[in-house]
Amino acid sequence: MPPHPPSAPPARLPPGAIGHNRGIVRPNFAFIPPEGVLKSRLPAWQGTVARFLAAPALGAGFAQFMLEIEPGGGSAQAICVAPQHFFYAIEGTVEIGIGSGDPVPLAAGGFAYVPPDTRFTLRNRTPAAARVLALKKRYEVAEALPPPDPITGQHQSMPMTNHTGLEGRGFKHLLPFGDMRFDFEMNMMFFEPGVYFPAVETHIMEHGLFMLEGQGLYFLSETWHEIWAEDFIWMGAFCPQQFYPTGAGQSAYLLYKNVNRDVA
Ligand code: UGY
Ligand code: MN
Repeated sequence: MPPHPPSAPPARLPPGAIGHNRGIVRPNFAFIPPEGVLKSRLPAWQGTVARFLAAPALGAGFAQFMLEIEPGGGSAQAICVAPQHFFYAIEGTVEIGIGSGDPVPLAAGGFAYVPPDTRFTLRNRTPAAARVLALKKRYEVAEALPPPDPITGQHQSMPMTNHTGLEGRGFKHLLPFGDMRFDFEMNMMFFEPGVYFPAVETHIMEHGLFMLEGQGLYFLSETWHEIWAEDFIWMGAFCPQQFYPTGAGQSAYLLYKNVNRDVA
């Protein structure tokens, strides 16, 4: 007798085949666990793998991607493209040069804003691999305002704020909050276990969310999704959203949000 009747499933199933897939793509959101995001290699980058997490192909008004940079790798030469960029170092240390400025090291937690139409280099000059979360967005000009200047910083030296009055919430605005030259924010959000938003949010701004630490349940549109560190979420405009942190310790994520511009 054969080990399985012909109608039985094969002994080895691909991961996620029966109920274990967490990845989901909908018209107004996408939940993207890292294990299924395949490698891209790009002409402008050497010794570097890019893993795209969000892109216009998904419906997003921006692109977000993880750069995995080998020792000696990085931008093949100075990159100069129209979109503005934001970089956040997840692991290892890279060196960024923006415009005519001196190169600046970005260790884990370091970040950089590159204005539109500005040359930059990003290199890994260390013996260890580095990972950098990158964001690229076409700049929406604000009438009578010039584009912003370059910025570099470390999140560890940014102030923690909390405008909600809710104990257990924390915010770090990595870009100058309320500066109308910027058309997006990059915010770190910190949550103690069990501390959630006061309401389900439904707003015009889009989000790109990268989970830095901890775990929880994320409400998207009409369903809850278990989220862990390294997961990514794209939330389109008006996608209902809520976060309920479930871990024993702090949860934190880095959140892109388009702001400060009128609708067409
Ligand atoms: O600022 C925000 O829109 C934020 N509270 N949204 C979120 O974390 N999903
Ligand atoms: Mn929101």
